[in-house]
Order: sequence, then C-alpha cells, then structure tokens
Amino acid sequence: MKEEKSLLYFVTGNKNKFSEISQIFKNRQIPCKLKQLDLDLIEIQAENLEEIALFKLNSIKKEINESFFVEDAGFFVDDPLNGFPGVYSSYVFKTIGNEGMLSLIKDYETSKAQFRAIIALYYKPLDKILIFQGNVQGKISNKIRGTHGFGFDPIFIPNEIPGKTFSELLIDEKNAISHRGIAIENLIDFLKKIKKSVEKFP
Ligand code: ITT
Repeated sequence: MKEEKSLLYFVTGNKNKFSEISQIFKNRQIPCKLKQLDLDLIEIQAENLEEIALFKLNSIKKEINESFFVEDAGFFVDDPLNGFPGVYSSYVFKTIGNEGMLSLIKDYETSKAQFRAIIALYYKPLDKILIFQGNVQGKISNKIRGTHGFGFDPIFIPNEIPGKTFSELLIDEKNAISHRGIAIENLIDFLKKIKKSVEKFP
C-alpha cells in the first residue's frame, strides 16, 4: 500500500522562494508533501533574521493545524557597506533596486557580500519550533547580469561559481549552493532523521 505523505506548509508570499524550495522537494525523496500558503505575514523590524522569522512563525501559529515553516532571508554587503541592506533587504530592493545598490559601491574596487536565510519550522508531531540556517558568500558584479531568479540575484556572484551571477544560474544550480538551498537541506535532514527514528521505535 502507498504510504500517505504528511502535509508541510511553506508560508510565504514570495513565489520565487516557493519555486526554489519545491524544486528541491521534487528532486529528493522527502517524507512530506509541500504546499504554499500565502497568508498575510507580519514582518517586524528587528536586528536579526532569526528574530523576524520567529515572529512571523508565532504570528500565524494559531491559524494552521499542520506542520509549517517560514523563511526570512537577507542580502548583506559586508564590504564596503558593513552588512547593509541586511534586514532591510526587502525595502531597499523595492526602493533603490539593483541599480541603486551598484551605484552605492561603484567607487570601490572590491566587494564582499553574502545571502543568509533562516527557516523557522513548527513541527507538529513534536509540538516544537526548530531553526535551520544557510548562507552563501560572494561578491557584487559590476553590472546587472542574467534573467533567472529574483531580488538581488542579478548582482551577486557566488564564490563557488565565480564567473556567474545567481541570475545566470539555473534553479538547480542556485539551489545547490544558495543560502536557501543549504537551510532547506538542513530541514530535510531533520525530517529524514525523525522518520528513521519513528521507524525504529514504532
Ligand atoms: P516572505 O513572504 O517569505 O516573507 P519576502 O519577499 O518578504 O517573502 P524576505 O523578507 O525573506 O522575503 O526577503 C527579503 C528580500 O531579500 C527579498 O525581497 C529579496 O529582495 C532579497 N532576497 C532574499 N532571498 C533572495 C534570493 O535568493 N535572491 C535574491 N534576493 C533575495
């Protein structure tokens, strides 16, 4: 008999994030069925991504009767902008965009940047909240390049693939090295470990 997969909701209004994560679930044997839930998330202004992710999660916990997760991500230009825009990434992208970011650093020869992602999971069978994280280091491109992805992808060059921006990579190539890809792999490892221990001690 075919085993019934349990439901796992990813609560996000960002369809690009959902496409990236659902692609990973499609490629791997995951003991859960992933669904997007687009609820109104309250995003507080805080100093770190973990605080924002936990606040998002707790603000909707009562509304969902299944396991679910939220993700908060940010783009940090460590050199020369001391981590800006970081927790302000969404606002900065909407206001000055990639062109504005490039003009902020145009007089500098070198740069260091990273994407970070925090996933906060509410795991119903244990009634527990767990945090998973991922980051990817790289630098800023001197021009906007590529057609895939979203947000700051066209100006970020990862150290692992120094000739290309994230927007010049296919979704599987970005997922293999990205902040979101790493964080979700950590979540998947957790789900698999739990499944194994349940099979051992039914
Ligand atoms: P949620 O509904 O999941 O909160 P959001 O779009 O508001 O979606 P975040 O607050 O987590 O997402 O992300 C902040 C911004 O950081 C986002 O709007 C992008 O501009 C940028 N960003 C995050 N992840 C990115 C990625 O993988 N590639 C490019 N830009 C990214």
